[in-house]
Amino acid sequence: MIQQQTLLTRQVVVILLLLALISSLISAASLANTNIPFPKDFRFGAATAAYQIEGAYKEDGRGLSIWDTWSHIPGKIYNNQTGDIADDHYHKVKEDIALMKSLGVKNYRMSISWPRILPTGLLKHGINQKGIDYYNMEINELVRNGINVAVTLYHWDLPQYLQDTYGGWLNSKETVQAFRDFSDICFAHFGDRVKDWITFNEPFITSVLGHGCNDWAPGLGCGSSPAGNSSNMPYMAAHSQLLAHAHAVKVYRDKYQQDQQGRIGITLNSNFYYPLTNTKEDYEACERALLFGFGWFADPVFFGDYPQVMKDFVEGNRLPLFTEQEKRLLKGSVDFIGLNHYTSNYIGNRKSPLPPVNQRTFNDDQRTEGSSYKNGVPIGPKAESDWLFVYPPGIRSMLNWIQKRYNPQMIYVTENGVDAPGESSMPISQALNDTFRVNYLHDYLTEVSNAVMQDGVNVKAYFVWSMMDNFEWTNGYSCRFGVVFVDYNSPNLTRYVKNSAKWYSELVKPYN
Ligand code: GBH
Repeated sequence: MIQQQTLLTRQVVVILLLLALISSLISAASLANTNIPFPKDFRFGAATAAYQIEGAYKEDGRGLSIWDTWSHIPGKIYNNQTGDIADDHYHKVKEDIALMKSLGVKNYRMSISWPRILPTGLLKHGINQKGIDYYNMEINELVRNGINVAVTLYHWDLPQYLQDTYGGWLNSKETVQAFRDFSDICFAHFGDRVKDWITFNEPFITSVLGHGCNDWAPGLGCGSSPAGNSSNMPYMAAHSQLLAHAHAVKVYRDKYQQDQQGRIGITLNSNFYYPLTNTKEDYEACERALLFGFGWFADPVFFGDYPQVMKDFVEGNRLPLFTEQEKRLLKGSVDFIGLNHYTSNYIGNRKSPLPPVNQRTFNDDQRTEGSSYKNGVPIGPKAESDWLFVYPPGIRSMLNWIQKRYNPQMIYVTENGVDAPGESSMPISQALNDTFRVNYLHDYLTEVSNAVMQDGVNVKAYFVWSMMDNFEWTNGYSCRFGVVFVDYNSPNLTRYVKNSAKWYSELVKPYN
């Protein structure tokens, strides 16, 4: 009797398990439809960055970067976490590519770690052959699996030596030259297989967070030094990155592009902004925020100089000037423009008085005040990250704004994605059921589709951020942006496919 009962219970359990399995299999497909219209040749992909996934930070001759240094300073990163191991992608690269292939990901945006190729950042100290070998192996593996490769040259991991010796991006001579050499090496070694090059990822973040006393590597701009403070440093860092971009593009165009037949561009981040109140001042403040953020870099690469509003508002000679030759070098220096977009917020005209010119920060200069809330109501549902609120129409407006101002031939959405609330604190099985992310991607992609199919915006590619959970900068591993889950508690960092990956895999099928 007892035995019969256990048998019966067992059968019930088996049936329940089977039901659970079936429902989890169909849930991915039934969550949100994948039938969003895009042109036949639209490219869908997934993105990552070297420091966030590779780990192996001291292996095979890799030099240190400013993020190694920064993450090792106690108190800078959530729970003092670092990218020392990260997703151990350096050792798991083949299995990660196999996973990508199994998901039908046909385009991959990765970044190359500068200090793996040049441990000090400088060509004169020698190329690290093991770094070249590693990326050759990775790129070959991608190509062999039918995956197109887009490479970011600078996703924030400046060789520490360049920071220590020259002041990094505060120096517009040696660091720019060093980046030009590094780019040249990458084009020469990998350019036969890499068809899309992104010089810089979000130079805005490097400039304003890294050099404006905002607790971001290299952590400059606090107090005063001979080089200055948060009042001039962000502008200097931006200026150097723009020049470095322009020189790298010139090298590519002069020496490689004709043979290699690839494209080169830059990736800029921007939220879209909505007025806090229905006044002319607040509408103008929104436009100003777009120009101070996106336009700061896009105007130079399309038009050859900073936006007029920045020249007017950044008083006291703190905005560096381009020479006529530099303007010519910058103007038209992109084949495509990359956009990283996650969220939108409200902006109003600044009401509080401005500090004296030499104490003004970037935010002061912009003369705006922003918030994710209006009358206490958030613009949309909050993600895990405090800065990320879901507002899908923002991406369509942002893309239209770019098309209208710059009329680019090609826009790539190089990053878009979300960290679902609570994913790090729930059981894995629950985290894999990431309806929040599926809905986010569905709704944002619907708006990208509207921009392309209805508004005629030249968006040619979309990369979801991110291929897998990773080191989320100052938030460490507490925020998960991946469509693939990485179990940081398991000794071999096991990967699990989230529902969003299955959903995305369905969506991209017709374009493969
Ligand atoms: C992207 O930046 C990055 O390119 C990518 O590496 C990153 O993983 C992804 O975002 C997700 O965060 O902590 O309050 O100072 C998007 C722009 C820049 C927005 C840093 C959040 C930090 C705000 N992000 N910023 S705060």
